[in-house]
Amino acid sequence: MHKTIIVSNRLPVDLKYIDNKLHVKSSSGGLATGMKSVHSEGNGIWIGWSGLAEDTMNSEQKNEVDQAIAQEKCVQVPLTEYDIDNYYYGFSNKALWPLFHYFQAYTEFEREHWESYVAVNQKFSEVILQHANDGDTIWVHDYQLLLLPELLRKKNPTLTIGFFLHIPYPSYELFRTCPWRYELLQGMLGADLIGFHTYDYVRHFLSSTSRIKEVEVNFNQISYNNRIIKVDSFPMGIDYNRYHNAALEHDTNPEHTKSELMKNIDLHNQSNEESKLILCIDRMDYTKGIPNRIKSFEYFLNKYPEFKGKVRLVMLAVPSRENVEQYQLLKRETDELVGRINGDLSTVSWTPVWYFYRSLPFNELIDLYVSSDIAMVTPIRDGMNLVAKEYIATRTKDTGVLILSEMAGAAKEMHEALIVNPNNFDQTADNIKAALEMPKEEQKRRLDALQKRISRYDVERWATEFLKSLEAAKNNKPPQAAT
Ligand code: GDG
Repeated sequence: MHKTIIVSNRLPVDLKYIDNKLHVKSSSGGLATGMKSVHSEGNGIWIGWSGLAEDTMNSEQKNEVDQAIAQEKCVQVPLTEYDIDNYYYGFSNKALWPLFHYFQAYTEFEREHWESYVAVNQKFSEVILQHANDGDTIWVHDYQLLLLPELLRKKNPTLTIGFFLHIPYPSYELFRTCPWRYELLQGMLGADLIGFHTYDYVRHFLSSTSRIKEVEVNFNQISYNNRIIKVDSFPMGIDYNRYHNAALEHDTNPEHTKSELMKNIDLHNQSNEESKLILCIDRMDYTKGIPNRIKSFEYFLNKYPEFKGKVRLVMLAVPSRENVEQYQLLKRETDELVGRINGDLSTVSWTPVWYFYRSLPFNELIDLYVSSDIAMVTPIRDGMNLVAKEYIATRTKDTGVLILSEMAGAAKEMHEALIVNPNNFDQTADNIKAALEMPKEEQKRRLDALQKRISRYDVERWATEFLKSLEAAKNNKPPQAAT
């Protein structure tokens, strides 16, 4: 019986030594959240990095980590501090991440980072090949592992290899600026199926491939090296029932089981009955449009001063990549903006922006989702954005409005949201007003359509469709010449 191996940079568990004791926690990233249900139900394994540097642990700790990981049906690829600095923070997050999100000015193309990226992709392939049998299916995830499909195929052509990119694929004009563009494409073309969130990313990828490499592109198929590679869009969904049921349970929570955060929100709502909450949840990342969002909220309050004192922006920003300079600058900019706006506009009974720079446990995340009248998901550029879908899943009372950036992959599916250009403060301010004043019937009509779609195309369906399409792609033979 062939098995499926999921491969991603990070395993779906966070491991930490605190006072010499190992703590194991599920991670909160989009991929981990999305794939969890697929991994726990399947008969396969998940291969990736544990989050701990191999050269900072003694042999006893290494054993302990191995065991903790094996219990989660996972296998680790050991990475050193050097790997993490150069492959992860270096090439992945200082070159590929900004490049693929159109932040060209932030890209750093360093040879040392690139060489480490090649070496770590090689390390991944060695661990995978130790665990894969002939005919197994390998599903590789994301931009840290673009070279992996080809490395695996070269060693074992019997494998069925799928690749899915969770971030946008940029236009050819951007991609061509990368000095190792040829090698990156060559790596991806080792797969039988290459998946993206949207059709636009598919188009950009096909266009880059046909301009940079000697390939033949036919609709969404690439003929290369006597193989056919299928390229398609698979918009990722969420574990809809998990969010929906958690929201339903929240409503039945007795007072004593409520989180501190929830008690505070309740308290505030009781003393400000008319007051509305606008929620934003993101990793602290420059692609997520956090400063723009704060500025557009300020612009809104100045354009429509009648809402001062009646609406609050609740911002949960989860710390991310804190040792990359651009992220430190973003944190400083955000702190200063929130400080300035709250300093300028607060009254004794009203603080316009509530800002949490931390990660919250799942039940408190649900508290935030459930208590919000509006969600504002306005990234500058985002592969998909699962927060937009999670907010919709937690609407159990037919109320709530989603304001969504047209730059998020999610906008391609969620037409009933209020769609905005996050750089257009006027338009965003008008849409905040429209959301605050939207009649209940209209909220329900929009939510009904969104919930129907998001619950049907959930994460399991996404994974099943990708794997089904991968199976079909593997059996694809090059077209025969007409006789
Ligand atoms: C990448 C792409 C694409 C956030 N804060 C907490 C928390 N979260 C969870 C959310 C959501 C996830 O993290 C974030 O997912 P996103 O999709 O918004 O963003 P990325 O991490 O950037 O993910 C993105 C995704 O991959 C999937 O393909 O959509 O475009 O950039 O699930 O709920 N969870 C908990 N506490 C928090 O404080 N428990």
